[in-house]
Amino acid sequence: MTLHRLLIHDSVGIAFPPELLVDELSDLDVPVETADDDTNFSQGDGVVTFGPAEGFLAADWVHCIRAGYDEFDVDAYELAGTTLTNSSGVHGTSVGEMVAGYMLSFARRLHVFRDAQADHEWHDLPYEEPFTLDGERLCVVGLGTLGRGIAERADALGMDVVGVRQSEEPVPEVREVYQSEDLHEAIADARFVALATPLTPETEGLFDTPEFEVMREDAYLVNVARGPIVDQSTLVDALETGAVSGAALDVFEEEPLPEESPLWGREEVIVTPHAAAQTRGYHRDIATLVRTNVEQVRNGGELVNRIV
Ligand code: NDP
Ligand code: 7N6
Repeated sequence: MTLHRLLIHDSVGIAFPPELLVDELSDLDVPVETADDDTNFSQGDGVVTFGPAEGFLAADWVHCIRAGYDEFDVDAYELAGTTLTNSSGVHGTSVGEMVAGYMLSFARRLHVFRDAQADHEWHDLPYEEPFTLDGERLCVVGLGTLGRGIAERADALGMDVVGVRQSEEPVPEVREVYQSEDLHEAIADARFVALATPLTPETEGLFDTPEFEVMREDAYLVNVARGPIVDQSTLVDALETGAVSGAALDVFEEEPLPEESPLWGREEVIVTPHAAAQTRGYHRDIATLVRTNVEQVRNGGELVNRIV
């Protein structure tokens, strides 16, 4: 692969101001420029982008600033001979802290107090409502960057962490690793179930009626992965019938979450706007990945996080 210029597509503006990344990469030995959908992409181009756009297949290399690359037509990239890389590996701390926050909020009732504060209300909790995370079981489904970031923090809070993944490889903070086919056994006794898998044909609709039936009635679902991994209307039913107690959701079948969604109005649902990975250092993490891969191109080495 040859690299004549690096183009920062304006879609990265969804995550951070594009000029921050241009600045961060300004010392590279390749011109770094901004681009939009009207740019003529061609051989020798590397493109850094949030999502896919027409024309990218003419470039040599496309780097997605997200871990999830489910919006990209991977087969088309392979056919075109365009290298695709993603940004898995940088979200363990941000998303791990976010999930710790959701769980602490549910246990310590922070969301309830904050809601009451809006009404200047000194809110007394029923005695049986608050609990502590210490000793509670968390099942993390997906034990990659996100899953491990979540597991490490839950372990530090004294939780009993189990997990689910495709391989059998152990994770230090995870007491027991289950395989995908044993999902029900893994989630059955968990007070919290956190989803951290990519969206694939296997994970789409992974959480539907049977899973909510298996989960404890006092359990909370946390989804920081992708919306379609959970059948959202079934989740709403499960919340309404009390099959599960609550949910913290960063991702949805449709984003932004439509105003009429019943999820907005439920006390035991925390809605965050696909914000679990946000941090003001994000552009620097992406710059580090891009810089590594520019060096790999120069050295004729294998690109990191290569999808195709
Ligand atoms: P990784 O590739 O590091 O990890 C993915 C994990 O999912 C792996 O442990 C893998 O298992 C596991 N997995 C894959 N398929 C299955 C399955 N069918 N059943 C159980 N486990 C499975 O990805 P990341 O942790 O970096 O990111 C995961 C996803 O989270 C992304 O694809 C993205 O969609 C989403 N995401 C959301 C963010 C947000 O802002 N809310 C931020 C970042 C990511 P194994 O290792 O054994 O193969
Ligand atoms: C943007 C993160 C991902 O897949 O959905 C997230 O990485 C986006 C800050």
